[in-house]
Amino acid sequence: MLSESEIDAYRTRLLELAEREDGSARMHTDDHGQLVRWLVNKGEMFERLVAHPKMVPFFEYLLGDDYTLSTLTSNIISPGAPDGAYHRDHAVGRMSGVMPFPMVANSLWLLEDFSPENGGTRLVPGSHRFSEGPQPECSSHPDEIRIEAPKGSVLLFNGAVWHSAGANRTDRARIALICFCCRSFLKPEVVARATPEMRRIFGFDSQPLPPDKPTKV
Ligand SMILES: O=C(O)CCC(=O)C(=O)O
Repeated sequence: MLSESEIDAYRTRLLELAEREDGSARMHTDDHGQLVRWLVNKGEMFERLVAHPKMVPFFEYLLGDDYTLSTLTSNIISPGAPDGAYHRDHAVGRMSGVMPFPMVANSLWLLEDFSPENGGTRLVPGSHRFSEGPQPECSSHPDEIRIEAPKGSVLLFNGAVWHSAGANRTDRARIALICFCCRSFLKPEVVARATPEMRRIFGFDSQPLPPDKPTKV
């Protein structure tokens, strides 16, 4: 999906954005993982991914043709990272029962060759049909697979599948762009009669907070 020059450009820009000398980086996985977020606000190169003509039909197939973007972010898995904790994505992760259709779908755009050694994503095939999500600290499963795929590929999956980044036992950071989308729940007639205030509340006008500022509680 991505050419060598696009991969280099994304990788360089993401590593620049990841620099946070003021300590405000969003770290995870024992401080060896870093999310770089709000990427649609960080250059047209990122905007281009959101409606990539080769990806849109797959998202439409999984989520319906009125699906919406949730986040465009990036996950950097540094050397020394352990296996991450298994999870399902967002709201789906906190629901029990088997969803009758995908509610959310995730796409990882590989900016490195993914391998079992460098933090390639792990998945438990068929786990979108499990009645429960993983326990919070669960980081292994007997049926797990570790993704092996060349850089430039896109890994697309139902967000209810148990997944997590793998351990990085190499000396180079493993980087992926993550375009995460959801099913829309608003009926067209509800959108059509919404007042400006309701449209704002529904999120049509929503603007993310500036980068890496704590969310107001
Ligand atoms: O970076 C990865 O390999 C996994 C990302 C992930 O777990 C997620 O986006 O929910």
